[in-house]
Amino acid sequence: MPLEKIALISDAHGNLTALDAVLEDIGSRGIDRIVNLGDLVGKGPRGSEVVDRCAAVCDVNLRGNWDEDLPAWADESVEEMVWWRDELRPDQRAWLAELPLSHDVLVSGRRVRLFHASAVSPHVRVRARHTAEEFDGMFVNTPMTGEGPTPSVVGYGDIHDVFVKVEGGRTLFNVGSVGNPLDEPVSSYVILEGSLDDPAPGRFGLQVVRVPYDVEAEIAVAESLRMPALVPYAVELRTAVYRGLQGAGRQQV
Ligand SMILES: [Mn+2]
Repeated sequence: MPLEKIALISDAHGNLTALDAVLEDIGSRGIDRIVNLGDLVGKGPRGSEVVDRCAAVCDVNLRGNWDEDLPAWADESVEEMVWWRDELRPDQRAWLAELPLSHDVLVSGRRVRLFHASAVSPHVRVRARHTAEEFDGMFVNTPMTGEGPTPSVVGYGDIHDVFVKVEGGRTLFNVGSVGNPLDEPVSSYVILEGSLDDPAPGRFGLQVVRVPYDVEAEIAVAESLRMPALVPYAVELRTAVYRGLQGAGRQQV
């Protein structure tokens, strides 16, 4: 019997060109269950369209740090934040602010927990090079995750870097970023394979997928819409070098 599949995407960041390429790839594999780990908006020019697309196609959308910060942004002096905020409709800002923070799914008997950045908050970052304490902290219950059985597999986004680490019977992985990858300039997402919603132990798969998309077309859209912070965006998309390392950036991932 073929195993069932679930696609995990994250950090689309207003890059509709990349999101559509990834969704096409997911669809071509016959996968219709998608969980989005957050950061739909900010950095890229089409947050509003990305929100509508994700609301339509994803079974679950989780809240990232940008989804929390942007709808509530109040400092009118930061031109690009105001631009990204105002590009969203009021109903979209309200929708983003109310997204859940954590989601569990059973795959072949493994409890898989998904959130944006950490079990503490979408604002607390755990990097690919992390401490043993940070690793342990990803698997515990917190006020954000709620009570119940703890997971043996945890997947997250936020850092825009793909990795998979298995240690002491626990698996921690990062799905990377659809719209703003910072490990290589190619979109990434993860496919989990197994028997979905099944408490019985069984075969389990975790696959990292990379999907090229038309980077120059995306930059052209940002330019045509006169998006602020175009240069650091273009450099990130072309080179995967974070804007804070390009010389003059100030925005968070
Ligand atoms: Mn992000």
